[in-house]
Amino acid sequence: MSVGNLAVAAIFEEIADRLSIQGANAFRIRAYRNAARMFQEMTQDLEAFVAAGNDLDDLPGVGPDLAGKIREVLATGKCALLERLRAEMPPALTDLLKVPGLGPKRVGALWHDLDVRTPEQALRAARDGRIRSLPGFGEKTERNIERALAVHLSKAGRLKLALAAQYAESLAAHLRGVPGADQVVIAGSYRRMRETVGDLDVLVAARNGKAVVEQFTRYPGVADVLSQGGTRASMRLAGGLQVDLRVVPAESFGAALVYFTGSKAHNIALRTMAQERGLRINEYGVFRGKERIAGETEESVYASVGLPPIPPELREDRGELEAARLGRLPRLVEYADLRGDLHAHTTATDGRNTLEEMAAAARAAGFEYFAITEHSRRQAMAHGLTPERLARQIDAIDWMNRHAGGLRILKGIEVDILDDGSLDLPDSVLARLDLVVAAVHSRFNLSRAGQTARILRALDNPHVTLLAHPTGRLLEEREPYDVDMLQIIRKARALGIHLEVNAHPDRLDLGDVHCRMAKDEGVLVAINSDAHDTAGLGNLHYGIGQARRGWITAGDVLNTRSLKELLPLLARRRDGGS
Ligand code: DGT
Ligand code: CA
Ligand code: CA
Repeated sequence: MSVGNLAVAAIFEEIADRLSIQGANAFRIRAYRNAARMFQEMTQDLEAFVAAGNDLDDLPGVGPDLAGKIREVLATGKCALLERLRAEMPPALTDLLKVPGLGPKRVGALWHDLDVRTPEQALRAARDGRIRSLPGFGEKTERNIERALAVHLSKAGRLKLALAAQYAESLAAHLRGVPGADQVVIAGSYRRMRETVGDLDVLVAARNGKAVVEQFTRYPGVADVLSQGGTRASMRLAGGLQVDLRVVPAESFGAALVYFTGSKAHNIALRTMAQERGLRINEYGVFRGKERIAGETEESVYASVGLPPIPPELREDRGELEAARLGRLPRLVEYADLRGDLHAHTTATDGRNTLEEMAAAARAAGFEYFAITEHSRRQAMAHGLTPERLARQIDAIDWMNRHAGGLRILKGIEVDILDDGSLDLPDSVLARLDLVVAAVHSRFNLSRAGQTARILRALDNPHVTLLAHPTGRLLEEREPYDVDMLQIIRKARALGIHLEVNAHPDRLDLGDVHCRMAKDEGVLVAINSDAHDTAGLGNLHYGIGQARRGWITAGDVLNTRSLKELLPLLARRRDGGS
């Protein structure tokens, strides 16, 4: 059994939490916390460290007692001390520690004096007015705790990136109004373009923190200011989203930006790299001893460890530091690289704009081509097309292509993959189209083998050009269906089929990890809007984000090709080409 450094760190962290609630000796608690932090940041595997004959006692802050505990965890995956502490106190007490305003002393008091064991019980106690009478609490504290508990308990899932973007952009604009706020960046997972965000992390470069904090808490969408200080604040917005603000001086902005952009795993790996060069990186700068050698820009921080700047989307500790070191960072695809869009709907099915309106929007976006891909008849709720209605749309598109220049409208369909893997329209109909996008819209809970076989069969149809939203996930709503994506990607590769990165904010499918898998296997992806109205073309930005997180370059993308290069890539299978 291999116990990772992070698992050991988590055990020591929990020991520290539980000891602190018990009111144990502060030095003892700190020893566990420091050790946990050290293991988090250590690049070398603890197990390998011991296996190589190293002495644990040589690690800073590790005495014989801690060394024994580490050996115990490495050998058994458990720690008897933690087991005992868990038996001695309710399991959820450590959850209470995560609530702002509740430190170990207070959690201990709630437990001993009111028998509060969970955040829910604590909230009830606060609402019943039982907390105020405890020594060291009082009425105001009780109210603050009540509010913090309510927020803690209401923290639903994560927010989809596109929705978070609405808050982020308006908030950034709001803060840019403060005189002396030189730079405003929404960092964290938002800047890394993760498909969902837990909260927003706002970073501002300014001398006068107070003015920025004040403006921040005056944001019109605020529901609750959770905390507020000279250079930082936290608030919850009406929609439930939490926003953290940090104000830093300009000379630290780059270092703070690296820190708060994360990811945490990337930061830890970067800091370790710095340590190996005798440098220390934190949110204030890069230091050699007491001397600060970088920190004003992100570039300066990466340059201090001999690296080129790393795009935020790659900062997940998935090999980006190594690639940067070797000069092998990919040149990631950008929105401007897109020459068209290969998946959109109109009022003929469940879209909200007409063919003419959608085409005008595509032209305005500067596209060279634009595919209309309506649903097929099986999608009755979406008013899916029968062969007759599709034929009429084909005629309409032919007419538009003859009479309006500048944009080639491609004739397509988003055809349903039926239960057995056959398609919802006959081959004779599909043969008339420029591209056929095949999609699963039913029977999401087939077995892995069954689902994989079904999709593989659909790919065998020689008219299929593109597999739409390949995993079927709906963010925060529906898990991806169980399917062997590597097998599908390899089959697609063999058949010259492309995979979609559906850019709809509810989908973002393929996601980052599968994008990278497709790239590694040599399959092109199509970054498609799946627009149902003209505004939906804006989805493409989120598809680009997901593709960038998957290390995708312009060359890996089907719809960065010119029309002339694209058409053979769409047609090759039917012509019997490779
Ligand atoms: P989220 O909000 O769950 O979508 O994910 P993030 O990545 O935005 O995480 P968040 O908001 O907890 O923290 C923002 C950034 O701050 C994170 O990406 C890296 C940095 N950070 C937070 N905690 C730590 C830490 O314990 N160590 C290090 N090195 N960095 C941290
Ligand atoms: Ca965040
Ligand atoms: Ca945060």
